[in-house]
Formats: sequence, structure tokens, C-alpha cells
Amino acid sequence: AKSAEERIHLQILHRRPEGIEALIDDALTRRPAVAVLNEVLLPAMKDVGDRFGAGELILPFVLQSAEVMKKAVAHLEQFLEKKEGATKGNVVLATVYGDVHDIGKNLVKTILSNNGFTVHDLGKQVPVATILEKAVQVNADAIGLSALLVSTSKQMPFCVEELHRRNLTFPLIIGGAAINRRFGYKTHFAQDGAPYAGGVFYAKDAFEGLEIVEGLVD
Ligand code: B1M
Repeated sequence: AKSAEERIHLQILHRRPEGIEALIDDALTRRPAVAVLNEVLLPAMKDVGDRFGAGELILPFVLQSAEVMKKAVAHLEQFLEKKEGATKGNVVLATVYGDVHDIGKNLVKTILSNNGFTVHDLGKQVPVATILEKAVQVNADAIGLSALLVSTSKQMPFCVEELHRRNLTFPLIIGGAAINRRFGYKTHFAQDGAPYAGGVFYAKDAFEGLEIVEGLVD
């Protein structure tokens, strides 16, 4: 018989939400919630992406897999470690303009809020102007942006340009499948060649995002 872990993987891949909660509970008897996330749910979603990339899956199927993934994460959330107490800081979070991918962004939100941060989640497809307005309004400790498409990742240097132009210094954390550390390094510099005063930090996953924010408010 297949393990609950294998069945979770297959249910995400085959777009079947039924009973995914019970399978997660089963997996939780063998590994902590964070391992269920990192070792079971994220690899399943990666498998979906790889198969879509290889032309094996059509887009509506990917969307349905994403819904199963969301259901799974929503159930898992209560088991992920939570730190109670006063807020450690304020983070404005968004998926960039033109980009509808929000699973990664939502995970970052979960991890940050579970660890004591107040997250102002602006949702997806958010224009830079809206992001900066919110950051000013709440006096954010950091801005977090997610981009999954190569085309929309250009919003990140654009955001840096706007921050720089307005003399704002909010640290900027960027993540998402479309970008990498090298992109983060390049994004640190405004068009006039000056490094952005607030700093640009690349986060490869939600936990690295948390580490960065914790470092910033220390
Ligand atoms: Co789309 N999609 N998609 N898609 N999709 C990708 C990104 C793609 C790589 C698939 C592929 O071709 N293999 C490809 C991008 C190619 C490229 O630009 N290089 C792609 C494409 C092409 C598209 C469309 C253009 C398809 C089309 O219409 N022809 C279209 C674009 C729509 C748009 O945005 N304008 C599209 C649409 C969709 C769906 C709507 C069907 C659905 C999204 C549903 C949703 O999010 N609500 C979808 C999905 C699900 C995917 C894949 C399969 C999975 C993405 C995902 O959720 N991963 C994806 C394949 C892939 O990524 N390899 C793909 C799980 C998630 C937890 O990971 O978001 O990377 P991720 O987040 C991680 C880290 O990156 C990091 O932490 C997270 C947790 O560890 N992180 C941060 C992310 N943001 C962070 C921010 C931080 C810190 C860390 O600080 C602030």
C-alpha cells in the first residue's frame, strides 16, 4: 500500500482534494509539520510545475492542483510552529503586478505571521505604487515581493528604482521561482549605479525570508 506521503503527492498531481486533510494528519504522525510542507507538499507542487513545463499537463489542471495544494496548506497551517507575543515587526507583502501566482507568497505570509510578524498582505498583481503607499502608511520594517514569471520579475528592479527615486529606505526581500541570488544582487543597484540604501535581499524559500526579516529587526 502507498504511504500517506505518496498519496498526498498523487492527490496534488491528480487534482483530487478529497480526504487530503486526513492524509496530512497521517503524515504528521511520522514527521513534523514543517517537514510535511518541505518534503511532501512542495515537491508535489514542483512535480506539477515540471510536468507542465514538459508539456504533460495543461494549464487548467495546474490550477486545480494549485487548489488542492492550497487546501493542504490551509489544513497544515494550524500545526506549524507559532510564536505568540507582541509583534516583532511589520512586513508588507505582495505578488508583483501582472503575476497571479500566490501560493508561495501565502506560504511566506503564514511563516512570518506564525513567527510573530504582522503581515500586510496586498494580494497578487499589485502595482508598485500601491506597495510603496502601504509601506509608508504602516512604516514597514520590510517589503516582501514574490514573482514567478521571468516577465513580471522586472517589477522588482522597477520597485527598487521607485524606492530610490523617492528616497525611501525600506529593506526589500524578493523571492519566487523566476529569480535567483544573482538576480537579487543585480536588483540591488538603481539605474544610476547607486546601491539601493534600503538593501535588497533574495530569499530562496519562506524560511530564508523569515531569517532575513528577523535579522532586519534585530
Ligand atoms: Co504558472 N508558471 N503560469 N500557474 N505555475 C510557472 C511559474 C512556470 C515556471 C511553469 C512552467 O512553465 N514550468 C511558468 C513560468 C515560466 C517563466 O516565466 N519562466 C508559468 C507560466 C508560464 C504560467 C502562465 C503564463 C501560463 C499561461 O497562461 N500560458 C500563467 C501566468 C499567469 C500570470 O501570472 N499572469 C500561469 C498560471 C498559473 C496558474 C494560475 C494555473 C497557477 C497559479 C495558481 C496560484 O498561485 N494561485 C500556476 C502554477 C501553480 C504554477 C507552478 C506549477 C507552481 C507555482 C507554485 O505555486 N509553486 C509553477 C511551476 C514552478 O514554479 N516550477 C508555474 C509552489 C510555491 C510554494 O513555490 O511560489 O516558488 P514558489 O514559492 C517558494 C519560493 O520561491 C519562495 O518561498 C516559497 C516557499 O518555499 N518565495 C518567496 C516565493 N515568493 C517569496 C517571497 C519572499 C520570500 C520567499 O519574500 C517576500
